[in-house]
Amino acid sequence: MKKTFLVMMVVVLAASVLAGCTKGYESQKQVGDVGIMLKVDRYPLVKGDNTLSVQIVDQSKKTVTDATVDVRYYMPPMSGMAPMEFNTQAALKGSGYSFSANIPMEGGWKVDVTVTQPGKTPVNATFNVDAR
Ligand SMILES: [Cu+2]
Repeated sequence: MKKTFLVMMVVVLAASVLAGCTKGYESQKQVGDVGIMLKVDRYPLVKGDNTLSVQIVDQSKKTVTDATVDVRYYMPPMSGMAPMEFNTQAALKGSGYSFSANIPMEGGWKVDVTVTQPGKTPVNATFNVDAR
């Protein structure tokens, strides 16, 4: 009885360690003076709701929190599939901008992030993500 419990504990521990090691998604793109990072804790994305965040830094690596962050996520055209494209705005949450993406189909998606800072020309970066 005690041995069974121990074995179970080891299995549970190993499973949680493995789950904890599952690396999220993190990708940074430099667009002129602006660094745009897309982060997802739970990756690959799932069919359904996903929470993603965008972190922005200026040329001196200082976090930017006064920007408007528009997001367009879409699946590139596929045969036999109606175009899928969604627009949302990421909301400032702490030092980053967070948004939720409801993904209706598994496969490769593109996340297009447009950052507009007051008095500056908008900058844009596209990230490739997977949904499973
Ligand atoms: Cu598709």
